[in-house]
Amino acid sequence: MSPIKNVLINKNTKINPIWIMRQAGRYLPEFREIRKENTDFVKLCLNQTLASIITLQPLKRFELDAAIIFSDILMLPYGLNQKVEFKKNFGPLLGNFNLNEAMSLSEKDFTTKINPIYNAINLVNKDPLLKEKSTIGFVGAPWTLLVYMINKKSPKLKIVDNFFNNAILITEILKILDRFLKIHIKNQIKSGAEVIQIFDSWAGLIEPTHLSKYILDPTLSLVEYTQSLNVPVICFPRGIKDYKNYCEIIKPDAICIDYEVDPIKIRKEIKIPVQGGMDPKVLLTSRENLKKETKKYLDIFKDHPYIFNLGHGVLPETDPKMMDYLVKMVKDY
Ligand code: 1CP
Repeated sequence: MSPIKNVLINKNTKINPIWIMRQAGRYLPEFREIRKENTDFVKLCLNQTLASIITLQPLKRFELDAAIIFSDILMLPYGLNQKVEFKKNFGPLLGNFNLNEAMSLSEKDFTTKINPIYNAINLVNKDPLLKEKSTIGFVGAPWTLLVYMINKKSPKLKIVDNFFNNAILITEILKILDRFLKIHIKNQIKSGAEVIQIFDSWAGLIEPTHLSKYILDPTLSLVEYTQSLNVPVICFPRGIKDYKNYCEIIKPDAICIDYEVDPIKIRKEIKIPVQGGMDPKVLLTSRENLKKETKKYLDIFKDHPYIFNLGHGVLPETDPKMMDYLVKMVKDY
């Protein structure tokens, strides 16, 4: 069994597998090389050959325990026929969501539209580099996707004033997301994904009174579905205030923590396997500091099932040498 599944399923505390969010990305010169010639990011995600090459790039350099498929959470609204583009120095820019069109969309048409993603998973999974390692598939959580679909750009720029005004539209989009996220999860598993991570990057924007409706209920539905297919799920509700309550209700196979939470409190309160936590900015400092912080997380979770990762994606300005140092340190711990 791969080390990551060994932690997720057997709750092994003796090993510390490692993978890194955004491990395939802009901090790698070989990624920037491909990206330079492929200015259309959506097209790049739909190029199965290049997507599989990019996915494997970090595994060629570092002794990571998993490949996370090179794609994007916004490929789901794209599959629902919402226009999605990634603008340089701006981020994602979406078109209007056509509810009627999405309501009548068939599983077959959706799957066909984003089929290269599944082919890329298949290619990655067959690669000898993946021996004894896990292929991780992923989706955006319904709430985070809803944010992008209605806001049509990153909420870090601005969230539209009347976001919650159209209650009927929101309810319908959540229903559509539940249906197609399950299809997307199933398709990824069929193509070889052995673990699914659910990214709720904007979970921190929700007030506690709205938590059940927008985060807990819709996420639970996806987690139960994935577990019914015998595939472990890792949830990353970034910025959420009460991780303990979240875990008790959702019961994922592991919880990925962000860098603002206190790892000691998490270890005391949470019984399930934990992933991540360290601030990605630590990789921009010195080796001594990186060593100190990495050791801190490994020490805290020494007797707890733990997958090493960061508390958010690796930053584009990271020196690959620091990544190398980090991976080696975790392996030698
Ligand atoms: O070259 C570039 O400019 C592209 C940068 C980039 C990359 C490398 C984007 C645009 N997406 C990705 C790949 C990606 N996105 C992966 C690949 C696998 C890996 O981790 O190596 C994954 C898992 C994602 C998931 C994703 N996309 C999330 C959830 C995780 C997170 O970072 O919080 C989110 C919020 C997105 C939206 C998105 N896609 C890209 C950007 C710049 C953003 C964020 C925009 C924003 O700040 O709102």
